Amino acid sequence: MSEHQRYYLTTPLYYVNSRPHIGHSYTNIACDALARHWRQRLGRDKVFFLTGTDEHGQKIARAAQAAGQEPQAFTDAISGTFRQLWTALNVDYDVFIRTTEERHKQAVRKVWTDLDAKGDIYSSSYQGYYCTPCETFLTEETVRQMTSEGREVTCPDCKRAAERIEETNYFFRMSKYQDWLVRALENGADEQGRPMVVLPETRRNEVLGFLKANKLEDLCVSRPKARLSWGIETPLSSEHVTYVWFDALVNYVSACGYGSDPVALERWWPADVHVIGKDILRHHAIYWTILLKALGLAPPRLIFAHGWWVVGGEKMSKSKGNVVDPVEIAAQYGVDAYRYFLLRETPFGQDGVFSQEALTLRFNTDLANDLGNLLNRSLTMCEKYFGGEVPAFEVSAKAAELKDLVDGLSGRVERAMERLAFHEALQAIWEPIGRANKYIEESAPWTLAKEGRTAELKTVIGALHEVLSATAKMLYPFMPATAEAVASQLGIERLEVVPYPVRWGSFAAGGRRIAKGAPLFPRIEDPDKPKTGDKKKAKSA
Ligand code: ME8
Repeated sequence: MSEHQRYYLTTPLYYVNSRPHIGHSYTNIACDALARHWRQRLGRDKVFFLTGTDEHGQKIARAAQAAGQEPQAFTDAISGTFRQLWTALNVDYDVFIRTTEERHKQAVRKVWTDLDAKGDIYSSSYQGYYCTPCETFLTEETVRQMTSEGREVTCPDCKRAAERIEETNYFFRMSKYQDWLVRALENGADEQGRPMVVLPETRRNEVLGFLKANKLEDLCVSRPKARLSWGIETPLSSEHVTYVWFDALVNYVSACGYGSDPVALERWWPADVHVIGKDILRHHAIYWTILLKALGLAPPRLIFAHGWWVVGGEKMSKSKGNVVDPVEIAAQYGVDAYRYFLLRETPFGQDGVFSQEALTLRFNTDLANDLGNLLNRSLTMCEKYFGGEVPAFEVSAKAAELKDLVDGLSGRVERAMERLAFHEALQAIWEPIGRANKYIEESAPWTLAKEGRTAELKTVIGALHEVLSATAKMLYPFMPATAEAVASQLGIERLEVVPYPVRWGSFAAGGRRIAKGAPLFPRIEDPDKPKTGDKKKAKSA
């Protein structure tokens, strides 16, 4: 449990040069589950979930030009597709920030003047190589190595050809903070003992390894307007705009009051977690932490870099034609099955392989067989034996095992979510589901009915109802619509009436009338062809 009683989480701000794909949806679905989980624990007003779009820079300017549009109109349209996607995937963020918003620009200008006043900014002329797709300068060392080997100078990250440029720019004295950063990363806290953790551990070691092997160069934080005008003009020179990363990272504080609302900033900063993909680890663990240090702001408590989804053994890219559209997948399998798959299939932090076969398998096993059947069988028996009214009951020795699982469930999920171990949280939720399915077999309610053992029969039906209502509550952050559909079939009008943390018997089930509906996850028989007729049902689940 966090001692500070509020939770601020962020996603990266996505570039608006092309439409969102499953990679973007992964980060936001994970953050949505995290935000909903913390809202259950702390209340809605104690959680701040920030997402948005990164709209400046060369890459966007070129994409707008290629589309024959003005950058602002172009970014308005693509930023809109991100918002629509979040609505479609049930991603319930608190604030959507765009780096073209005035309050953000104002915050960026404040960063410039504050750093300048501190003497952490200087101007100098620069010659070197630049990678436009990554919006990054190559280090002198990289260029030296490539030229000495007689190779073409290419970006070490994306491997595309880098452009040679020569210009006067402004630089941020990043190098002066290198030793501070190494110590803070090693200690997992800054010199004031404020936490600053990078997870997974392998990623932290990667950053530390980089910092120990390389001397940090100062960061070039401006671009001459002559080359690029689509950016935030610097307060130091009307001839320059801000480097896109130096602009975008600031969103994490501009969205919570930096430069505009000190009370809000005090309330929310530092962030509890920046969730990012491993591709932008260095920008966050190095540039951003150092920038905060220079500004006199606390470091983020946690930076979590998740893994990469690969498709057909390769990184998704337009040129390879293997980009997976989350809207299509969600339409085929249902939003919640898609959310479930992303969070259950691969431990957060590791790379995952996306395939429809794997998704179908999860759908049929975990959702149709385990959860779907449990609900269906439990409700059918409740109708058959008790006319659809959940009986009051006594806990038997066998049911006590289920009771223990339910009572321990919120704690187990909380511990997993504190480590962003979504797959473990879901495994924990599936444990009582699996146990309850076995419990039906072991207690054979059909025999109890035949033999007139009504008290025992009441226990079975009542216990199943307890497990299912606890499951619905705990599943809500991951599969909100499914959780509500389960609750509604159980006869629970709103999930909020089930108290959190879940406890066996903590809300009176006895006497509740169930409302059995259609199966939530009808099996997909042919993995290549999800049942189109069931699309709507699965989608609304
Ligand atoms: O980097 N697998 O934006 P971006 C998993 N604007 N996650 C993936 C992924 C994949 N195959 N592809 C993308 C930027 N992502 C900057 C960020 S932050 C101030 C500025 C996700 O549009 C993952 O979260 O390239 C990754 O870090 C992010 O999209 C990159 O999005």
